[in-house]
Amino acid sequence: MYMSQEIKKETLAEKVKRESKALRGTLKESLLDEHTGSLRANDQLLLKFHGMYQQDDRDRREERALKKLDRLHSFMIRLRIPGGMIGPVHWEALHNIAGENSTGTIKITTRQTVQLHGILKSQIKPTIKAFDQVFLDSIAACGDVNRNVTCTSNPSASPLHKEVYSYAGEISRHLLPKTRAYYEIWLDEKQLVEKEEPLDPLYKDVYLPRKFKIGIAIPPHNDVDVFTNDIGLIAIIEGNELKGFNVAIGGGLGTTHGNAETYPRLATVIGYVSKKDVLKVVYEIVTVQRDFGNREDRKLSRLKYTVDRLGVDFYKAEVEKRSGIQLQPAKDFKFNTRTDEFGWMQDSLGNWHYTLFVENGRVLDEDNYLLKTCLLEVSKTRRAVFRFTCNQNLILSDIFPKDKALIESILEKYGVIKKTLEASPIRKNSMACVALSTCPLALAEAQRYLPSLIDKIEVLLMKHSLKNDPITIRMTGCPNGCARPYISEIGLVGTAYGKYNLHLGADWEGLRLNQKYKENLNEEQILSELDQMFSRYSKERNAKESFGDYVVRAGILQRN
Ligand code: SRM
Ligand code: SF4
Repeated sequence: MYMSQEIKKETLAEKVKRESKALRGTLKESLLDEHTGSLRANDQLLLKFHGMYQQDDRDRREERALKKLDRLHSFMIRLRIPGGMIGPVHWEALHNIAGENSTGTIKITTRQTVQLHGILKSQIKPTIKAFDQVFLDSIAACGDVNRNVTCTSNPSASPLHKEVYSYAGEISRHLLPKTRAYYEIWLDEKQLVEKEEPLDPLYKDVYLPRKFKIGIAIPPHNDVDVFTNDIGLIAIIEGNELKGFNVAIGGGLGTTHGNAETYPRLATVIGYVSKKDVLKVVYEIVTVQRDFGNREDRKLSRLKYTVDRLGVDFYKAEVEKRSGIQLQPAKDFKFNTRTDEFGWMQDSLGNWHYTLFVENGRVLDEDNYLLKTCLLEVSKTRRAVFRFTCNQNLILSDIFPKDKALIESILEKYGVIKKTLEASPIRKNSMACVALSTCPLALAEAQRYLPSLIDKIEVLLMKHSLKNDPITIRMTGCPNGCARPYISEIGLVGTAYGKYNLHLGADWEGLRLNQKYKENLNEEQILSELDQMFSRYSKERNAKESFGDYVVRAGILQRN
């Protein structure tokens, strides 16, 4: 067994990883058991490393318990799409797989990929095989490994977007676990004899202490919320050439209500590295976390806690020692936006990109809005690629000038352009996590509730002549922070059914966390607080002052 530190008490998660035979466990056997729709407990933990979660329909728990029935188990799959781009063929396949094997809804996540929910145990293998047919996989989309690498999604952000974006794929591939387990279990590849498979050079047999996330931003766009990642890379472009990246470490947002040792943290910039050395440096940041991260308490095992425990200087020195690369002083950079630029944009090559608003990332057909059908039709033209944004929206991208009218006519036919144009700025700047009914950790609603709360907030904004203000609002069903509410001007964090903590005061660029303002508010209380706040903001703000900045300047947070 690989041992880099003394562990006094091994947690179940650590034991399962170590004994997993390179992430195989007894997943094959669990899958064959037809008596239950669930997997064996240990295999449920391993399943995450293969990009899936076992869940159950929480809306139906009570009814099934009354009938003495087991929970209604199903599975969520999350694809690994570094940089968030897929082709039209992939989208068509995704559409079909979603319809055949899951609830049908395609959920664009806050990390630029997609999830399908409600997949029955017997459908897992067919689902993965169908994705494999179009070269999509879910390897390491979850679990204690490096996950989907995000990158500024807007190709017109810079003429060098393509080059920067390629690093998302390269880093993702470089940090993939080397085991063939995924191919054997889900795709029926012939099983390797144990001794044929060498120990994973990066993950060994212990993997990482916890999940690990990397994001790449191209200034001035911080749509990826780069400082919320374990490693944030900020592209440095000089004289029309990508030179390298500023490196930031130790971002992360998850907290636990009532556990004062947990906290959200923005990553600290530790220096600059040239593009030829970036992979090496990233790799060693991961190995330091592998060797020094807390393996006894999963609540305190993210990189942010390792950085704070060891100190930034020690961490940096250890990375430099291991990589043999001296980080240079960080270069200047400036962010001025995190939001998506909706509508048509043209890039430096003359190609077109249309960013459409997808409320909370949910692509589905509803009574009078057939978004899913529309996107299928777009994919069938083969004239646009699909880029997911970290704000849960979608860019129909890389459209040649000659094809723009065709794509536009499809978007118009289904009312997508109207929907995008007419959504209010606050709605377009909103995000909500999945929460109920599938997330086992949800304490309150999020994506099913935020749209109706925004209806009411829009009335308040209208009342105070603020309806055109692009205030950011994000809601999560628990303190884990999946929609990054702690870096939003208004953050609502679920505490119990119908109750939320209200956080205020983050900035516009993603450089400042907000603070908890009031706890356990119900809808009436949230609206009353915002009503008072908007009233003051509209009267007292300075020119061009954002809501988050105003709240801080006015001293509203300190008084509570
Ligand atoms: Fe998350 C756990 C959904 C982005 C922090 N997250 C979960 C699980 C898997 C619940 C679970 O462990 O069983 C949720 C599945 C719900 C469902 O039914 O689908 C879940 N997280 C999501 C997604 C789908 C939210 C969304 O609506 O888009 C996002 C998927 C991203 C992806 O494609 O990989 C998602 N999660 C995030 C983010 C935002 C980000 O990374 O930019 C965060 C905060 C940043 C961070 O990691 O610190 C985040 N999720 C967590 C945590 C808290 C981790 C921590 O350090 O404490 C958990 C719970 C855990 O890991 O124990 C969690
Ligand atoms: Fe679930 Fe909480 Fe993440 Fe929302 S924030 S998806 S409720 S874990």
